[in-house]
Amino acid sequence: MSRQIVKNVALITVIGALAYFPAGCGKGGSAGGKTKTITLPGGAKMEMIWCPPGTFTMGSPESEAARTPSFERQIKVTFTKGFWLGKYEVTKRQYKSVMGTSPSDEVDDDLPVGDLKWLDAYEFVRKVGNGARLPTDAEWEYACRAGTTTAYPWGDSCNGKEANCDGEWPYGTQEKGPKIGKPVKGGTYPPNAWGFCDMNGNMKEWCSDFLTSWPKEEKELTDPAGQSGTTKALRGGSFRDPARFCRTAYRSSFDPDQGQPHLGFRMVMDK
Ligand SMILES: [Ca+2]
Repeated sequence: MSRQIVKNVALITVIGALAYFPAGCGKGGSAGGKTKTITLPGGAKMEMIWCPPGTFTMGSPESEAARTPSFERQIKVTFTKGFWLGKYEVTKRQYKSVMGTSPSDEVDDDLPVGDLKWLDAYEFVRKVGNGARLPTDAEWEYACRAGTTTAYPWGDSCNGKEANCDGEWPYGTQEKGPKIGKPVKGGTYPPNAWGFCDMNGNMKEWCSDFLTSWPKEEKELTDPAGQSGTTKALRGGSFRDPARFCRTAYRSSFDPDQGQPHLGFRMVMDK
């Protein structure tokens, strides 16, 4: 074991014994709702939620409006192992704790870090060590769906009241809603059934794999880790996106060496 890994193992201390959701913080669902809090290098804390092994249908049904057929074709995905995923998008405080600096110029350290290149996110999890990594494209959607099959975890419409997006471009309803136009703190909107906040809106989130459409002959995937490609997967929509781009099945990507104000991420640990 390298000196760096030993150092990181020492820094990351699980301070929260496994606990169950308090009333009102998500339904828990079949996941069981196990949570823990870890201490990152530099001392900042991060809340994480357990996603159990299981099978789900990734992608959207043909009946879902505004879908992109090539990227949202439904496919059965099985995870043989569970994983921990950050309850919230990584904040500027957490990023500064690990990296010593921040790419975003937001004053409030409790806001999600933005203006983030994929390479920055990758470096963050590498520095955290101890098995920390970015979620795969499939893991992100598994956690976002949290057992649901609708366009969003809360149903089939969105106008900015349910998540931080551009509510002037609603989906599934004619009623326009709010457009905040900037990031908000995690927990401003209700969590999904497994307890995750801001999966669909606020910041787009970098994933580990390149984005490509699944091969047509593939009907089922087990522990998919992505395919070769040139642009890295981004999941969810952001504070500046119309609601249709915040659908759970929507997939996008961007150059890994470029950041933008609406690009953030969340972290995975296997144990
Ligand atoms: Ca998000």
